[in-house]
Amino acid sequence: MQRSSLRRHVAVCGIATTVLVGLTATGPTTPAVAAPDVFRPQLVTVDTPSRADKELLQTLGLDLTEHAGQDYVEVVLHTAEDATALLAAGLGYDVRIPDLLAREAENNQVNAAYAASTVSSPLPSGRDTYRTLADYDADMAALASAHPGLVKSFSLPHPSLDGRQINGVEIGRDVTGPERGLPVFLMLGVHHAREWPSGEHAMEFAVDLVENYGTDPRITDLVNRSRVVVVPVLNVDGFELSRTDGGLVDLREIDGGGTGTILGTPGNAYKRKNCRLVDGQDTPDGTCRAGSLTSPGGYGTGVDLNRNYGGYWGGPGASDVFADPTYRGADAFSEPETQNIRELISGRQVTTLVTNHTFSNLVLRPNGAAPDLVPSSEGVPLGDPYDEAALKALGDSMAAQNGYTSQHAWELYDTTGSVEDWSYNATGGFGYTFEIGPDEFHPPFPEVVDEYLGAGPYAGKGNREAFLLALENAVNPATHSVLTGKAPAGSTLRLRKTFATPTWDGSIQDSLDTTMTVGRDGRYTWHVNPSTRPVVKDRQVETVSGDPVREESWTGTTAPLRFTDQEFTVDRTVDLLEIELDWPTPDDLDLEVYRKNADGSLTEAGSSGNAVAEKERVLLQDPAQGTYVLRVINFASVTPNWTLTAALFDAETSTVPGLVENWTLTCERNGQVVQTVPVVVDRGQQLRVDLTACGRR
Ligand code: 0X9
Ligand code: ZN
Repeated sequence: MQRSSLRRHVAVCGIATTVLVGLTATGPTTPAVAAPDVFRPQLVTVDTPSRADKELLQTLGLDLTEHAGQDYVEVVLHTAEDATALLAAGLGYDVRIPDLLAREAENNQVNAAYAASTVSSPLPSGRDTYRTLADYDADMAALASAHPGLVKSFSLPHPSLDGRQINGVEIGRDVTGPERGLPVFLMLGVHHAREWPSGEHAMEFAVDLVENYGTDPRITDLVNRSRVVVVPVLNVDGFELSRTDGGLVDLREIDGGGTGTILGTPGNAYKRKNCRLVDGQDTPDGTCRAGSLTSPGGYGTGVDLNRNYGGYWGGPGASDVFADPTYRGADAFSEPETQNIRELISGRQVTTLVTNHTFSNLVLRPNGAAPDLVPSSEGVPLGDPYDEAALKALGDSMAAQNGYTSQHAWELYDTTGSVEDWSYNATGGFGYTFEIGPDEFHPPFPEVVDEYLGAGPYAGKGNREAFLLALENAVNPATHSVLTGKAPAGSTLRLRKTFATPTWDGSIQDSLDTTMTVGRDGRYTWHVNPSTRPVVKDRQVETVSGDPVREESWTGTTAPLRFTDQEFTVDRTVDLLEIELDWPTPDDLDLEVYRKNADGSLTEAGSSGNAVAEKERVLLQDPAQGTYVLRVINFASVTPNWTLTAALFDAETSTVPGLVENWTLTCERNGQVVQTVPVVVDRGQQLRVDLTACGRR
């Protein structure tokens, strides 16, 4: 991974939040292995007081959740080896759920009791248990047949690896009629197999819109002004295994009572990835269950679908190791599931999308990777997205409905290849990840009800209201672009664009191709995404150029398992303090930086604990004036000579100039292109393009 080198350019925006406190290497507070013979999957809280710890944790190939804070990340341990890997890395942890299967069994009992005592839940569908994959398909088919003209069901073009159809519904007035240029709102669920509430939320929102259409004026208006596309379960194969196995876990078996029907192994209840069983190879249909038994919980096999999209594919926060939980796939869009979503988004004008996950009560917006990272395909830091202010405003207002935290997706750890990073970069449509629920992948079902409808201070709001705000954004012309004009009645209008989307190291070819049909009045209004992609717009990067304002260097030696402190004073207002530690031999030195308080005590301000032989660097944005203690720690068995440098810099904001791109608008009659016009249109702009030549013979 390349970060921007300070002396050339550093995107400073957001760095303050990535410089976290502390680096500790403590042992576990609970024994790593709970059961004497079978290791049951556990949920543990790993201590990661610094970003360096998080980066170290990300190298271990463990199953990280998005449930993380300044000083911890929750991780699923699937095997005793997973626990050993944490210990070997010197990362301490607490066990939060010591036996996820026992928890699963408890949840199943709660769910059974809830269903038994409930005739109809307050959810739009009235459901009181988690759907199975068959339930989703049946519910979507029933919704469409009960509401012809308002709902249509569809199957995406590529079946899953195990041979299943991936289904969705589209909702809109006269939905079976021709497309009339309305903006599309897309909602996705279950990229990750075990995240069952993510599908429930998507499906309930679809039912909600349909059931309230014609009676609730706000919903009626929103549905009239949009097309809503819902794909509640994308990872159909993984979900089928997780839902089936999870639903089977029974306390009697966990307790050793046994009923003969119940799981003998942990099963796939906590599977994350898809059903790719052998890297880069196709799987005979129907073999996923058998194939997944080669790893605990089907865990080692598969591609992480939310690392397989093209946007900065292959970059940080995604693994190139097949067995890893965040395996990115053999190539960008190598998986049929992600190809489906790519084609869906490329063929429609999706102005806003929400992709649901569990858990952590978060509303995340692009980018997935930190702004100071430099994709080698671009050579400049990522910076913040061009539309950061608008993305943040909507994220914040949605989070105000459900009490979640609204933040950049990268703030807890980097990811590349996620769906909204690709779609935002390629189309400009806004995209958000919802991490639903406080603390479990598939909690007791009543929690799904509360998260959807809102509870406590959020009663009557919840994700339902947040989703409605997202849909309002999708139809709001101020946040996308609108083309209007005259064109022959019945003609087909087409907008096309072909371009290279940057991956981390190179690029992929993307083609957007969307159509609408002009109505009988010979006029059209087409809600579209801006013609220029955000990823090629002007990019603001804060750069540090030239020499430091002040610099100080020290050399020294430190005995094994000892540390040496140096003091450095920040005596003026500056933009950056950079501390670098270098040494000639391939040994392991770490660097910690502390603020010295008035009473002489130390508060950690940053740390760097790279792998053996990598040099250390700590960067503090807008450092407060005062004394800093720079601590060189020797973890190695020899006594290397080191050089420590502290330097103060002033930064300048500079702009990487952007490009202007156009859509190619064509007007077609009887399958013949009659008129072609390049169209440049910005976000928030309405542009009139009369296609009168298209009417001439
Ligand atoms: O890692 C993920 O794919 C998501 N978290 S989860 O625990 N549900 O697996 C978070 C993705 C958010 N990041 C980006 N969208 N970049
Ligand atoms: Zn997820």
